[in-house]
Amino acid sequence: MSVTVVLGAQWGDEGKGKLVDILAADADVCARCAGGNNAGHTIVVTNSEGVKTTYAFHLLPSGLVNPKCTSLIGNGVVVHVPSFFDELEALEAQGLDCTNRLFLSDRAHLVFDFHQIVDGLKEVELGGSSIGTTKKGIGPAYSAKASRSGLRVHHLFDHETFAKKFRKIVEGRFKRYGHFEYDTEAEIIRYKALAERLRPYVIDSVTFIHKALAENKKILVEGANALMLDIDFGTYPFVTSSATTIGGVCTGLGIPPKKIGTTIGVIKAYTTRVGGGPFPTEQLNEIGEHLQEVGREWGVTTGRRRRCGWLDLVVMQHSCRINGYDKLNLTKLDILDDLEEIKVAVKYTVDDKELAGFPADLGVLEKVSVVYVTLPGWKTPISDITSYEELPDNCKKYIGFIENFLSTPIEWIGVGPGRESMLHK
Ligand code: 2SA
Ligand code: GDP
Ligand code: MG
Repeated sequence: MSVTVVLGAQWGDEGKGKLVDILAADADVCARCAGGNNAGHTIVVTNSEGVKTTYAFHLLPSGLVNPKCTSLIGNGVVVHVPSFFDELEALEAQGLDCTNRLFLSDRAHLVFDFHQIVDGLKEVELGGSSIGTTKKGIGPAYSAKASRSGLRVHHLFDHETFAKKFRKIVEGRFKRYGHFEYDTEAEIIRYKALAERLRPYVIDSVTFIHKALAENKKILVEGANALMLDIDFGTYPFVTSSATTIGGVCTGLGIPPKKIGTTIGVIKAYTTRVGGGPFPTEQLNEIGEHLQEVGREWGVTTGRRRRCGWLDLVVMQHSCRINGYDKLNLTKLDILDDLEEIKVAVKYTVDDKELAGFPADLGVLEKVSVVYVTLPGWKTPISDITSYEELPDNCKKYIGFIENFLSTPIEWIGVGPGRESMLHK
């Protein structure tokens, strides 16, 4: 089967970009199916002369680092066109030639600056219970899509109709949020020029994908955000506004489920979360600070500090149930090198009764007691290790514990940020 899917298994920033970059070496197409430029995927490449380059992807697929891979932004993605060009220019300035190998679905919805303004205003309205969004306009753009008032990429090419609809939509936002500073007519003119710039990238992605499938091309799907940020299965309402799960691959690209061959979950050796919302294994203490500092845990898009805590296998069990991973990539194992003991959450209880699954109700989640298993640390630096066999025994025990608990094999183990720091088991 020619479709491989890489998905974030926790709250994001597990290191999906790095695995996608490695797998893209053997892929013909790399496609994004959900999210927008809220995502942040970091790829670190050291060339044969030892020069290190760090690429930060937000909206564009990470497969672009590989010159033989064609990239597609699918219909399920929401696209802020000025950011599309900013990111493309930044990558080209770093030496990536993206000519004729980056395409955008004509069905993808557009994110405008007014969506970003509204994103900020909605957060202010929520006050103390704000979501902690990236303020990239993701929620407002997906809301417009669901309420059938959104504008899609193809609308850009019928300027008169676009202008009419655009004015109406902005007027509606003014009615709802007050007359915020926004020059509607200047935006309409700006988008006329942007449409022409965008035209060469726009395709009918359904036809594109199905031609690739018919030709047995290898398609790699790059998930954005992660399972616990999914609009249905995450910690609602502290989630993003798209389907970040396996379902989003089908709806965000028009790929039939039976065409999906392998689904890979990317799981960080501990847990992080950016923004608000529940986080049962969060460590608001020196352990959390240690993970934050050693793991360099701050956002690629917003620079915000990521909250840190122990690995939560209750979250991971929920994640495995929904996405049905065939295999896992355990990342950032090196960040645990200095710890004497490592805790792993294995169940949630309320009034001493074990919960059967991850609760939907955040009120219940607030009441859970987390039951941990403590495993011994390895107290040895592992970043320079080049094969699984060389890992310290306690490190192998940690990996084995996770595999057994989740009944899912860990095939790759990340021991550093670079492409070369990935062990294959
Ligand atoms: P949004 O902007 O509406 O999607 O925010 C809703 C929630 O989703 C979270 N979210 C993320 N969590 C982790 N990483 C993300 N990408 C960036 C990164 C984040 C950054 O890779 O570092 O730079 O801050 C990401 N994008 C969205 C968000 O924190 C909200 O909880
Ligand atoms: P993504 O959103 O899942 O693609 O992950 P991000 O790029 O937002 O965050 C992961 C961070 O960890 C990046 O800075 C990566 O370079 C880095 N990283 C990925 N894998 C490893 C690993 O195994 N060890 C270490 N130390 N860093 C890693
Ligand atoms: Mg990220």
